[in-house]
Amino acid sequence: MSMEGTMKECQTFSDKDGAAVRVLHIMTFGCHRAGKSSLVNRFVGHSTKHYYPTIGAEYKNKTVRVDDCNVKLRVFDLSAGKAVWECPPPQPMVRSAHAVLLVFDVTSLESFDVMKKHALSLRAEKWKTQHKFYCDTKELPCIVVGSKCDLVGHRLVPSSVAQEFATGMGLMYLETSAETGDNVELVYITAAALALEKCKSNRD
Ligand SMILES: Nc1nc2c(ncn2[C@@H]2O[C@H](COP(=O)(O)OP(=O)(O)OP(=O)(O)O)[C@@H](O)[C@H]2O)c(=O)[nH]1
Ligand SMILES: [Mg+2]
Repeated sequence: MSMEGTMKECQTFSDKDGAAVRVLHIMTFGCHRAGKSSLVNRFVGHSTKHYYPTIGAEYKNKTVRVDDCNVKLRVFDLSAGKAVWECPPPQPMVRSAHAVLLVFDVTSLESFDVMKKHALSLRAEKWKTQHKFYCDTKELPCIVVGSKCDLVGHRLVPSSVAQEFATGMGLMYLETSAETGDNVELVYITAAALALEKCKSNRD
């Protein structure tokens, strides 16, 4: 059966008090040093000042409350190896995603270009037709995330340019700083809310 046009359901379990908890997978794509790990770590409260390139894929969990639902967010941090740079992004990761963060560094034009390629690829018709057994990525909630917005004097990608690109793609744009924590929580809560809404609309 083709999965075309559908989004996967989210898994639900009961916590120790019997309350329903939904599980959502949030993927983080972006070129090397875009700030993916720092964003994930800041969100889950494991901030570090040191740079360690991510090898392979890691994930961390954090349970949050979104729209009166308990949601366990499984936030994936992917290495910037070829698998993350290539377009389209790695299929197994996209396939299991409930939402995707397309991260670029506002001080790096290269990272902005990689993000644009990923966004275009996820919204491209050819993804849908070439990989029709995977979810329709046109429906996959994606947020463009401009990272390192604290580095004001080093910025190379103006907010207006990133916003214009995101709007043109029908995507939300948010700027974050893992350094100051600005908007980090907001990015994940927004991604979770979009994913929940999508799961719900697919059920109805
Ligand atoms: N000033 C500032 N520096 C940041 C921020 N986010 C990340 N950095 C720095 O940017 C560098 C790369 O950050 P990472 O989070 O490791 O980047 P990454 O995308 O996970 O890199 P790879 O794992 O190699 O793909 C590190 O030196 C971080 O300290 C931020 O919001 N502000
Ligand atoms: Mg990393």
